[in-house]
Amino acid sequence: GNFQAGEDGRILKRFCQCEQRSLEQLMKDPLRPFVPAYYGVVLQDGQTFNQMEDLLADFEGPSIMDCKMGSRTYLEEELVKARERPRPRKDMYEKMVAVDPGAPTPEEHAQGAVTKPRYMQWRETVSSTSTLGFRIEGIKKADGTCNTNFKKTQALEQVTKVLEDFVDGDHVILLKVGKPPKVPHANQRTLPVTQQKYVARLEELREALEISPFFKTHEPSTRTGARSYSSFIRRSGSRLKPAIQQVVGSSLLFVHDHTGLAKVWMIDFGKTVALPDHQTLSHRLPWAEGNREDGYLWGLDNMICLLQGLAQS
Ligand code: 4IP
Ligand code: MN
Repeated sequence: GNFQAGEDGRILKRFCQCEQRSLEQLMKDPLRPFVPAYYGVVLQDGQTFNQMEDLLADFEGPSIMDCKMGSRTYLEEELVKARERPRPRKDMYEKMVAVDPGAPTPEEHAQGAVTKPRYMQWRETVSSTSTLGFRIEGIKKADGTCNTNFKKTQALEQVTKVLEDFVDGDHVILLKVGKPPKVPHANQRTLPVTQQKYVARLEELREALEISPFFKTHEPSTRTGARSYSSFIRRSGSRLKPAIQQVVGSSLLFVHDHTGLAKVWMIDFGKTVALPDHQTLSHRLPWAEGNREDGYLWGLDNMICLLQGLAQS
């Protein structure tokens, strides 16, 4: 597999240069609290690993959800490669047919293979990647049940139901929100604590993304943004602004447990790569070949809205 146990509170993940570069930069970025701490490269049994924080270490019987973020899940380079020298993939054809036997074209059926971008784009269009800018990849609940069968989970109602089910179980502890009502019970809104913590954490993440030199498109334009950016530069002692990154194929890892602990982290930076110097990203505009938009913030906005909606129902 990709992972091995590491020493106390750390995990080893199969080495990937792209991920190493990203994590090294993220350790000096405002996004640091939202990614696993990085401890460098480790050699074990002749294999190379990136050593990082075990994000589950502080939880007691955690419930875990992996959501792949963004509207694009492959690099544009894959498109160029597939056009210049197509490498038909039998394994991807088989994964496609297993979900929908009618999905491949007659030519693809005849070949028994599809190209990688074709497979990746198909995955995007049958899931909520295309409609919401994120998709649920897998859930492991505290009771031990595991579900990775979300390939066709696309409709808003479907996604909502899965999220509801995931945060369910914490209804014992309720927090009151808004002003205390004059008449008890009248219009009193209560939020399950896990949901409320997830929403708060995601909003903090969005703020960090919007001032992050790693992620951001341009210098912060607002006063507050500008202040926090320069104070971050002062604190961290970093002078050079790193290149802007497209964050592709990266996930948000949601973890909560019965004690009320609930956190979210950005994980998986194997396809997070720098943009050419002159180019910037909104992280919200639709992708068109060449603009390298990743749709990360579009997905995060939708995720926050959805979780807030759950909380209010
Ligand atoms: C997988 O498809 C995921 O998209 C992987 O992305 C991708 O790996 C695999 O490509 C692809 O087969 P399913 O999830 O439908 O099985 P990720 O690693 O982001 O989960 P990479 O990272 O290589 O694009 P191949 O080429 O590794 O098979
Ligand atoms: Mn992944």
